[in-house]
Amino acid sequence: MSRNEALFAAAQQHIPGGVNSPVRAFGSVGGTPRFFTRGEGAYVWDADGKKYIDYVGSWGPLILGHAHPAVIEAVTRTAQNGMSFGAPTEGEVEIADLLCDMLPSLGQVRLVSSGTEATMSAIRLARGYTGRDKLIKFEGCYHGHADSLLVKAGSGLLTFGNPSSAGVPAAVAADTIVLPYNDVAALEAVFAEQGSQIAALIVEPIAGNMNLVQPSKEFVAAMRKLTQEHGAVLIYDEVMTGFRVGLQCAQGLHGITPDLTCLGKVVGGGLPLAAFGGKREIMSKLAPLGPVYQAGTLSGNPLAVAAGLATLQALREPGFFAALSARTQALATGLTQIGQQWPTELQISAQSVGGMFGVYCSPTVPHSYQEVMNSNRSRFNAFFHAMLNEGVYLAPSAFEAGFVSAAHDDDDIQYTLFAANRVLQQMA
Ligand code: KE4
Repeated sequence: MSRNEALFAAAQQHIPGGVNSPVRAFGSVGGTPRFFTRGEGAYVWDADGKKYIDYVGSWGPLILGHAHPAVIEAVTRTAQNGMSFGAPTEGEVEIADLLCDMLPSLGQVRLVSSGTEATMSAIRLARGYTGRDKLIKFEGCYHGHADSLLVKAGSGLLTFGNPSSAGVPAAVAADTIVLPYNDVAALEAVFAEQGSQIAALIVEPIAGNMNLVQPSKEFVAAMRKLTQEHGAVLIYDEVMTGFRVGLQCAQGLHGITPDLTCLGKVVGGGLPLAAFGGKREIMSKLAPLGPVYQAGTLSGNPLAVAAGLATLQALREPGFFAALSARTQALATGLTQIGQQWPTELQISAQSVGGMFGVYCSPTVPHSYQEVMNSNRSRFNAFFHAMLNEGVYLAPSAFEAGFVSAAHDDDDIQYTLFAANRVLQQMA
């Protein structure tokens, strides 16, 4: 039995499913999850000492790579002065100022400890600000596990949602309307019928939780136009895309000013820090100023703030995103070229935006949740495990995006493409 297998068996004694977050259990791809013991730059090592090029990067946070010296130094220096105070600290002022400077749509920002907290709080704030209850989200988008967001499309397109998880009251799910991503007509129909009841629309402005799916220009414009017209709050959930797809996030690529933005992952540099922010008029409704309650013992934790500051300061360096985007694009282009040389049913395709990419077991990249669901999942699972054997760690699900860090170099990309070519030959 390998060390990974022994640890997974032991983990299942006292941790449900042996993991502290379901996607880590390899349920989607099968096999034994790898227990990592060390990360450095673009690489991780598992409990059996095997080295991998890491394209998950803790699901996005590690845009600088593992154990970046500047981040480690900032966190250890900060820890010498204490871990947490439950009182304001200077670092929180510094990172709030920095985030509001980097992202023009942020008039004010509130720090929290996870993306789930950020989106849950933003939705409550939007409901408190508008006095309305209904929420629009899109099928295939994931915004964390707050009750209002664990909802799947209702029976009829325009009707209320149904819980997608046990334990979510039907009454809560009923206020969430789930629409098809990139479907402008559906959006127009809902606003025409229920616009005055919609508190907020929350969207992954570039989807990454149904694998990478890009929005159409029309869809981007319609979301901003319709929320504006009907007085609904437009929430850009940039927990994954924030400072991952570009220096001004997806909203910068879209030229859109959302009313609220949720951030996470990269902004914490690998420690538990997330945030939500936006228009001052809306943010001023938050306790202790206003009637919308929101709180957190470890919100703005000094160590997490130190890791976030070090990460944000590094990715602001001139040329950072140009280099990261070019390297990620080289990976996507290479995977597509390798993937297209096979008969249609064996083809893979890929695309990238900034430092995130999608690889699909389908001849073309998907533009909707339905198209993603049509990709060949069993082939993806075979591809995933074969690449794992080659020392390449992709996201263990056909429905997750991948991430390149500043630490990945051209040799890593070339090796990955060489391995993909060899794997596809074996699979053919
Ligand atoms: P967390 O609560 O996991 O920090 O963030 C929730 C969240 C919110 N919004 C978006 C767009 C997200 O992608 C996420 C979390 N993403 C998943 C992976 N795609 C986290 C991995 C996991 O669940 O273990």
